[in-house]
Amino acid sequence: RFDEDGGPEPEKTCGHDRGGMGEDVRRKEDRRFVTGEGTYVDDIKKDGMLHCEIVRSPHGHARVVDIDGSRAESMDDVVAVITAEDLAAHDLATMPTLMDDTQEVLVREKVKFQSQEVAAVIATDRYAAKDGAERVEVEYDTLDAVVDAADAKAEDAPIVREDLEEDTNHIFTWEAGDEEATEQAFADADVTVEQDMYYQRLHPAPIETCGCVADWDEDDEQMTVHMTSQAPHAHRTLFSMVSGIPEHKVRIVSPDVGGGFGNKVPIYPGYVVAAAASYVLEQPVKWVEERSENVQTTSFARDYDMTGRIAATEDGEILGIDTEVLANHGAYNAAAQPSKFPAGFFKIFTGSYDVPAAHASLDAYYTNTAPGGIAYRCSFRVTEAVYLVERLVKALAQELDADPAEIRRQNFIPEDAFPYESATGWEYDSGNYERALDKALESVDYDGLREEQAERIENDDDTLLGIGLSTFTEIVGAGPGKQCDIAGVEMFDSCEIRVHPTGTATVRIGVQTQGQGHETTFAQIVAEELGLDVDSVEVEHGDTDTEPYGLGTYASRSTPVGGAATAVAARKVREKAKSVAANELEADEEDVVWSRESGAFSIEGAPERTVTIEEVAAASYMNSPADEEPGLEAVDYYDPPNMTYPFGAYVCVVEVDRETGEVDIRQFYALDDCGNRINPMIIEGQVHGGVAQGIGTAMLEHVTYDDDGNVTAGDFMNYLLPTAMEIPEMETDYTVTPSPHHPIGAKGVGESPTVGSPPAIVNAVVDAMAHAGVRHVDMPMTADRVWEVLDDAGLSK
Ligand code: MCN
Ligand code: CUM
Repeated sequence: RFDEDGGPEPEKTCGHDRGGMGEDVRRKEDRRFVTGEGTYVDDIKKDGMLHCEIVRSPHGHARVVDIDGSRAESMDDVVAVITAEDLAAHDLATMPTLMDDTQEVLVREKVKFQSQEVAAVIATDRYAAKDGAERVEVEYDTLDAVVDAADAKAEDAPIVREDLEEDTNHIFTWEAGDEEATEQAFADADVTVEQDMYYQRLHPAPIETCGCVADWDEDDEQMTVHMTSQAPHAHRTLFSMVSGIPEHKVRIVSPDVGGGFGNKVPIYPGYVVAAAASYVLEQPVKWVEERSENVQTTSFARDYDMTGRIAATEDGEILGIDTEVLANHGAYNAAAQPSKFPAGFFKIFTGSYDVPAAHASLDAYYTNTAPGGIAYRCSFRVTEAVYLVERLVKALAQELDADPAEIRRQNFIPEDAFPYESATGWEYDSGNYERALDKALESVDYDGLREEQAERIENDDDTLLGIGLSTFTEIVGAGPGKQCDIAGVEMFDSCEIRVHPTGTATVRIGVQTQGQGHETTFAQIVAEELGLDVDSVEVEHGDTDTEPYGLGTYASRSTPVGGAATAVAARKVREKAKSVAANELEADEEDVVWSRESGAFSIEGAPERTVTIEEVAAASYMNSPADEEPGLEAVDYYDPPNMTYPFGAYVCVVEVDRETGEVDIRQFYALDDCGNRINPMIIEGQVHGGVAQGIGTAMLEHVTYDDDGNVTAGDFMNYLLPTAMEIPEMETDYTVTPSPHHPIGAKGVGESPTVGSPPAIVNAVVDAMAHAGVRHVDMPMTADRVWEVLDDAGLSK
């Protein structure tokens, strides 16, 4: 289980050897992944299975004049050509988005974004389906397109949604905080700084694209859909609502998922078409996207055009933050976030700082771009919020000619202020930001780096050194259910534990791993709480027929919510086990104690006679006490009282080439505090992956459109992902500030690195040029963009 090559002994917080809390247990799931034995949707093959290919619009905005499928239909291997009319006959022409908009499954009259779904071809194999799709002739009448939120705002902008009553592209206005108090803070301030920044449109880019195999069984009247879903239960409910098939006759199975990153939270037209085709044709139908379809049509992230303002005293005390945002939501309002939060958790934009007054306003617009607004490795717009505040704090430090580390320290929410209520109404559960910052600065030798930076400027070196900080706070673990829901379903989560007579356990959870390692970490929670060995615990997920109802994995909610349910379920089992143990020990239940260290029960004061959980398990079935039900199992549905607030202190060190504008990330240090840690090795892996995605965000990635609505970065030739060449060796570190309300004191961590790293990198690049007055560089910071900033500042060589 441990590092057999004699690597560093993992730190243990549990004090035993069963693979519990704090142990670097090797990932149980990795054997099947690294030996090619994983089962992904595309590995599902069924007798008589047909294949679906979608016909997509080459135009970004166009009326559909005519669709002629006859040439495709005449092909031997083509079984059917499906259009909106066919779907309408089964009442499946539209589907609800996660924000209560109505999206056409296949276009009936007007295409609203490039590559939108216009028709579908069902054939006996994938190649025939593709050939058939190429033979579907669609006549279009093209229209002017609008691709930016700022342009969509204009009076004379083309109207994207003629199906809606109002003659405008405006979707909604949202506001948070206290406008008056914030205005007053700005009026009272010695200094104010304003900065425009655009958080560009991103694509989550999971290795596996989206897909499904839908299988309608006419005899059982049952629909089984294997699909790449981050939230199988929520999808089952939506499927049942859309199709009218009773929910107990819909089975969603999410097999191994090759990365989600938020991309697999929404429902896409392909799923609906495949299911409808299977229903009509009474044969299984598979639909799997190609890469470019995934990039161009599935849900994007970010696309927030932000103006931030920060007000402070001349001594650097922050008095207020104000921000205005233009949000591009694409052709449908299909953002994936809790229903009551149209701007996600963006209002956490006061970050780790004790800001007395804050205000935000946001306007969202329809454009001729793919719909979306998922929280790509971000707890619902927290990435945007963290970027805003971490950039503003840096700008303020520049304005005051102060050290950005010291400005942060001065304004941190102090350790003794938790639970802390922010100016925008969040209750932060726990934090110790100064300890994290101190550890980070010391680890990277911050003072030494500043000296090196000054020397390079002094010597007029060819490369400039930049040091960027990000001391961010995340907010993860949605619910509570009364605040957070999807389509009305409250955001709780669940776990069911069955301990079998021979002392092994099956654990079924409502969350859905896409690579995060739940089969290991959730087994560790049970091992810890029940005294079982981690190898005796099998975790199952992803099948709505067997798993308890859960809301799925996104927004780093699995540990805060599903992990809590698992700990509570295990404690329920332990409670019953205690009664069985008392019977075995012939003692009163009140006199029986459980030892975390040994994982066994004994009579208080007489530790020599013990009953292990394995013995309890056997007795539960073979010698159950007269006043207890036989068996040993429990289920828990956990509605969290609050979210958890993990945080971090990141330091990025860059070298900027004055001749080329190239940025070399020389060092990346990431300190994360996610409360009590279940598996440090898995956490480190999460941080490695998340920082890599943050580097992609800061340096390379941007889904771009031209003025006609053509996606100009719609594949991996043009949408650039970082490779091993761009990713530096990273240093990970941690502090532990447990969550006071979580049963095992854990907070989430999966998204922190993607949320926290982009501002550290941008701050570093700006920092390298700050002495020449540079205030901002927009992402992605490509060499040409950086070179222009260098040149404007008189720094280019
Ligand atoms: N963990 C831990 N101790 C803690 C906190 C977390 O050991 N105190 C472990 C967990 O047990 C889990 C992993 O770290 O195995 C991530 O936990 P958590 O922070 O609860 O996040 P989720 O499991 O809910 O994962 C969601 C998060 C999100 S929203 C995105 S997006 C993302 C991410 O995870 N997508 C991923 N990481 C990903 N990693 C992979 N490989 N693939 C994805 O698609
Ligand atoms: Cu925040 S994307 Mo993740 O939520 O699946």
